[in-house]
Amino acid sequence: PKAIRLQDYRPPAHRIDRVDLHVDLGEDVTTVRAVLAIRRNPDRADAGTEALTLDGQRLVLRSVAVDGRTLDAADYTLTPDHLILTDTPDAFTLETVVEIKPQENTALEGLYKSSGNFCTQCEAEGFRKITYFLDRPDVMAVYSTTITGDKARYPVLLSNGNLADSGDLADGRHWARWEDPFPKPCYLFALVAGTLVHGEERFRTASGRDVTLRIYVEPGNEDKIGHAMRSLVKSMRWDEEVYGLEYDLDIFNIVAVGDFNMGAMENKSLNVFNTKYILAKPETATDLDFQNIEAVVAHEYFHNWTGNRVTCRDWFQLSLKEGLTVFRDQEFSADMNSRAVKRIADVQGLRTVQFQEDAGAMAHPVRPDSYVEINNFYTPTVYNKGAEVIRMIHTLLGAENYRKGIDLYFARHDGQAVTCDDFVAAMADASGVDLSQFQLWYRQAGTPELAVTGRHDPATATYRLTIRQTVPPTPGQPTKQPMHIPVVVGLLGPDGADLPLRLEGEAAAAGTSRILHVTAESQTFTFQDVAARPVPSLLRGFSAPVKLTSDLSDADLTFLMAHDSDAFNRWEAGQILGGRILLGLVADQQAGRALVLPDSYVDAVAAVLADADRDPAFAAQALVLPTEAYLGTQMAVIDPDAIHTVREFARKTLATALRADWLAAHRRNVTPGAFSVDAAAIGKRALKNLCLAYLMAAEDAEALGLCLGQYHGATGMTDVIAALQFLSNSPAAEREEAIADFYNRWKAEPLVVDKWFSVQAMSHRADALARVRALLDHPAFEIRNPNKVYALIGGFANGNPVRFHAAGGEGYRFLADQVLRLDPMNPQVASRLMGPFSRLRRYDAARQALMKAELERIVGTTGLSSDVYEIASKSLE
Ligand code: BAL
Ligand code: ZN
Repeated sequence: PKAIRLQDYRPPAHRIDRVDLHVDLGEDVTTVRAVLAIRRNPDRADAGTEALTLDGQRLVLRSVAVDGRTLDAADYTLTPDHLILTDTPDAFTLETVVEIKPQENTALEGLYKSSGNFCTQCEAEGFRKITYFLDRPDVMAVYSTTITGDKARYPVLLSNGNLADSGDLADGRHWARWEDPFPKPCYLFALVAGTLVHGEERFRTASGRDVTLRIYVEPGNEDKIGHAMRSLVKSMRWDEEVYGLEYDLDIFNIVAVGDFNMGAMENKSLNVFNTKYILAKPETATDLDFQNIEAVVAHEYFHNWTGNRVTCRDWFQLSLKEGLTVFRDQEFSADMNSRAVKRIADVQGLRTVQFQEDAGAMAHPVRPDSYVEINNFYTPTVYNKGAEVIRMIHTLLGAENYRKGIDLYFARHDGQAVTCDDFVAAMADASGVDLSQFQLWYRQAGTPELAVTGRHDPATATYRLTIRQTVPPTPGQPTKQPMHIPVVVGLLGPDGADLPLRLEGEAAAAGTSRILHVTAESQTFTFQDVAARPVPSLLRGFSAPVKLTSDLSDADLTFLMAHDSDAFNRWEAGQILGGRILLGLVADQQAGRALVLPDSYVDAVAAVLADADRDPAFAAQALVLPTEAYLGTQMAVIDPDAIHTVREFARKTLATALRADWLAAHRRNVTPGAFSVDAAAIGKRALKNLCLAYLMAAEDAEALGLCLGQYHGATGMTDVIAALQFLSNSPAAEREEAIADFYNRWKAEPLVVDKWFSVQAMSHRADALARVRALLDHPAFEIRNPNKVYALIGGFANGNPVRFHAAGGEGYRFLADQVLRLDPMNPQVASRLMGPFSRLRRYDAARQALMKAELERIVGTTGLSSDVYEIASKSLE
């Protein structure tokens, strides 16, 4: 497979202005007739008489006609990936007829079947599996789609835009024609046909347009739509209020399907979702599920402007829509729930997943320079680091100028396919802020590292912060330039209050939080009027996606935990302190020294716990020890065994030392009465379950009793699955009974069964891999269903570091076997499982050798997909 490079981008030689699709759905063969209005691209004067090269894969071509004249096979060239026409007029109508077999499409890209219903996934390059087309996002056309199908099997026929007409045919079939007036790239095309039921709402936009909102699900799931619908209404209102963006059609449809490679897809006015991000009721969905649904529904809805109305010129610009839309959904969720807790969760995700990617073989810039398979670049870097880049722009410009920039972006580019540079230019032009150095964030991969030292001088009442930045080398980028990094800081006085801040050269103090513009390799910032030594609060709100180290003492961190006015940094101080202590213990463990958790740390945890009821959701985050994955990112060579041993030791020590406090806090946060998923109830449940997790770490009979009581007595899935998870890690005999009971209770609910697979895959117990292997043969496991694969195989490979990285290499062998088994069926899912292999260089030589052997086995397999080949070969480089 060949790499595609950004520097080779050329505008298309042809444009397609209009698409009339006629899709005749059949049980054996589905026929697609496409009528395309094509013309030479006036912006490509150099194109001359360049041939029209249409993309098409796995299509059986039945006929081709130009301006009504059917062509002979000699008039065109057909390859496995293209249909090539030479000597076409400057403007003409092309009609092609192809046959496809959606029922055999296990890759779930293009048109396929899920539970007997037809649905599509065209991003990034699935449309070429439906019809011959210029399958690239800078070709934008107006579509009409006519669907014909058996009325009894497929009573619902949906596509993009508004329903223009429909009718019955004589033979038990019926048809519907949908028209979408907004020009769009083909990746936003969608079609759904099947037996579905729906819930409906009306929404009136700020300017008075009435919109019908529908969520379609398989029969039997009608009772799990409400939360998604409420989330949609909230998103629509929020986008009007915060971004001034209204919905633009009369209807907005969402369809939930059980077989879906990703989370959801923003097709114009016909979003298709993985059921995981729609279906919820308290009995079957956890609090996290409820929150994720709110976020993903919002994300896809927000794409209507950031992605659909203004789209990407090419796939290198993917973060143009994804980074921006993730930032928008994060801010929406922050407004709907606790801002601090949302930020903490997002940063935890970024640090554990994106930082790992940035330190591995697949490290790439937010705007990649090249790819072999674009499906491999729907990554945490493009999405989450991309969102951090937008967040930094927001920080640098301020809310008001940011909004002006957004308005200018839409004024300039509505209806266009543009680049990340176009976005940044609108932001810079609207605000007057110079973002030229900042643009390196789009071009340079790797997580910048900041080292901060502070020096107080009582004689001059000054406090000097010196910040040094380095950006580590990454594949293909051995040297880096210094970045423009906004570091938001505050200074705490001896009483814990924020000091007014006056920087050298300023006449008067301004504010208690300031942005320091770190732009050079080393810079010193001097604060005036600082009588006593302050404690600096650095990188408030995690103002930049960097790794920061400082010379703060343990006492300083404990002080920040208690006093920082920035809630994120109160949490962060605890994480830094916990990380420092645990990493020290990891060194002890590796050196064979006895493990001792310092009393001062136990006291610091006790203080947070004593104050927990003030903000249970925050406390639940602050009391979690740094994760095993995060601790790994802090080590030169990851030692999964030592990390696991030490973290379990610390959990057990805290459990025993503070047993009475965990018990009391647990009791206080049990919420009797009606179940609710409001933010307060969610926070209390999170804290209660955190307490129970600690109590279970002590492995005593009382804790086990509480856990079993919760497992059997809880009304909501959050509490039931938490209890099952603790039991699955416990040596108690009741464990197996609970695991069997859970399956029997929930076997009719596929999404709940996924949780059951995950819990077992992530159990720390020594038999985890054997159990995962056995579960592959469980009647509820389906290798063709991505959710099942992600739950069981992904849960083990990504969520169980200690067992996956077992020194004998059996975890690696297992993963490679599963990748090879999946690749012929569904390359996207297979390649998504490969993440752990791409980070092999972070481990010791023995583990590296074992992982390399598996990768070599994968690369040596004939017929490998480009998806898996790209990750495997880059991981071996
Ligand atoms: N565009 C793919 C799914 C999403 O990011 O919304
Ligand atoms: Zn998206």
